[in-house]
Amino acid sequence: MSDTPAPVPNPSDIPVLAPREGWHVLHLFYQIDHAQWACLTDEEKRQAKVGLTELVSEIRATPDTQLLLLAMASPKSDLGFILLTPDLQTANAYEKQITLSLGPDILNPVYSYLSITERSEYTPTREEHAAEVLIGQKGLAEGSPEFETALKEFDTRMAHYTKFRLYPALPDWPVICFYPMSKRRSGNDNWYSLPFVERRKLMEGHARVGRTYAGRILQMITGSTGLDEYEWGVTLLAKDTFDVKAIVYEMRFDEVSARYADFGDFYIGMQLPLDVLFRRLCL
Ligand code: 76R
Repeated sequence: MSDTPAPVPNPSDIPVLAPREGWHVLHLFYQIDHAQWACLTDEEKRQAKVGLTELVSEIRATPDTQLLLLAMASPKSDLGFILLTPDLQTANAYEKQITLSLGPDILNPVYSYLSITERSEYTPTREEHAAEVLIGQKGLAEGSPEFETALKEFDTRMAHYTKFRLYPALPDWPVICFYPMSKRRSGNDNWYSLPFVERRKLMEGHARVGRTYAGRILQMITGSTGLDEYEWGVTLLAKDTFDVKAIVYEMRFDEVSARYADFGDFYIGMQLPLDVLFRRLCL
């Protein structure tokens, strides 16, 4: 609202807190207090909505920053935001502004999650790909023109892949599924006491299942060890809730999930333009 002082995203005298690679990601879920909202005059309501609209535009105009707006699919939460931005100071300032954007006590936080985009530990290195796939499986001679071409293709593919993992450009697919997840650490099912080669083999199985959903499910995996309760945030983008249910179900049979995964609460939202979102939320 107009009389709420707006914190500046990150004044230039505060050092930037950007990870040395990747972006910070904040998932923010709110419930709307309709009793508080009803106390506002029509003019105050109009101003509140203009305020949030301007804030969304300002956030989206910030370099390297994305903001997804979600109508949440059950009374667990009404309104969700996913904010991706490098600097934690900026993320923090925007988060405070979002919370106050419709006026004090209108947006009540019900769940939130802090994580960082990350590259995968399990993707093959250039040397492994050359030895195992190009020489081992395809029988190419090291240094031959075919070998060099295939290695260049690998480099290009990996550059795209790593860029998307660390700096994803999220499409406007309507369905968003978010849940936090950890790998189990109990008794014989301790992911962290498995040797790397074993973990990599298991993750290859996971990725094989995942790839059968290409074009239907897009995953954004963000790491949160040391940052929040679980070890990863799983954000799935889809065009059909059927595919969300199908992939999560199918992965329950995959050893990585069946034996080693613990999950938090699930949040399902729909990406919508802000004006539609206001009407949806009866604001
Ligand atoms: O990034 C890649 O595409 C490479 C292969 C890959 C990795 C490294 C991959 C593929 N995933 C990776 C890592 Mn995933 N993923 C999940 C879940 O509900 C469940 O049972 C698990 C939640 C889903 C649905 C999913 C989907 N993945 C991870 C990690 C990090 C683990 C670590 O580092 O130890 C987690 C927590 C995780 C969880 N995965 C895919 C998918 C899909 C759809 C793919 C294919 C992506 C594609 O190739 O287009």
